[in-house]
Amino acid sequence: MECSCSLLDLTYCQIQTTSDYPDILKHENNLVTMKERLFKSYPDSEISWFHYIRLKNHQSKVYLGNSLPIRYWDFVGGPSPNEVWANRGANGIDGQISSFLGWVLSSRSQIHSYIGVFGDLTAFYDIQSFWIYHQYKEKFKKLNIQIWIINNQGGQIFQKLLRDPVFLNQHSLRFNKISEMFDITYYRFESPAQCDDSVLKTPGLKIIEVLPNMEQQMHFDREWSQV
Ligand SMILES: Cc1ncc(C[n+]2csc(CCOP(=O)(O)OP(=O)(O)O)c2C)c(N)n1
Repeated sequence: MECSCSLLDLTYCQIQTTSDYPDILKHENNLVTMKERLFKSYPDSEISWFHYIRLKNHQSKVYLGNSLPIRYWDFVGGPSPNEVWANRGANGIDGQISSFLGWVLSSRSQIHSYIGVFGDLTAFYDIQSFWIYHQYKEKFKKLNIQIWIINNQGGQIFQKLLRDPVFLNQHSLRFNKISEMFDITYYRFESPAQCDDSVLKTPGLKIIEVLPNMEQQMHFDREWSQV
């Protein structure tokens, strides 16, 4: 059996004989146990936020913006939501919130809960997309729409891929004024423990800005890389 796994890759297993199955299952179980332990040890890390968001929203329709959100959503696993969408056409970080809001507005499904998860740079690229809220306020009010912005203060995918801070575009900006401008309900949390269930159940469009603990994320990554 050949098996490799890292934060950014899907687990890859090449099965040679059926006698490998018990080993593979044992290995997979160990990984799941390890992940659960790390979620508990580092509850405010970026990846633990995804664990939390995924657990809380298994009955929603989900849209994932670039770039770590797609990878982390995949990594954490857990109950499958009704549908997961993305707009990976040209792999751009532009137009992601527009795509999400357009998708919500055009949906004829019986499901009334939609979540979109975006990186901070991705969100900055598409700030003007919120103008549409005013055009369709009444429709948006009838739905439960959560726009999660994972503000890890830059394009952290490049920290993982290239390890050169120049690609990060690091910043210390926050999204509260944007919600003020567009008159959209806004929350900001530093830990899932601060996020009350009532926030997630409130109808209407909400921006939920998350400030993950990057030191915890570093510890999470370090321990996971030793598996
Ligand atoms: C229009 C466009 N410009 C630049 C890029 C290159 N790019 C890919 S990912 C990324 C950073 C994304 O940062 P963020 O949205 O904060 O997500 P994170 O990496 O932190 O998850 C950039 C600039 C792109 N894909 N599309």
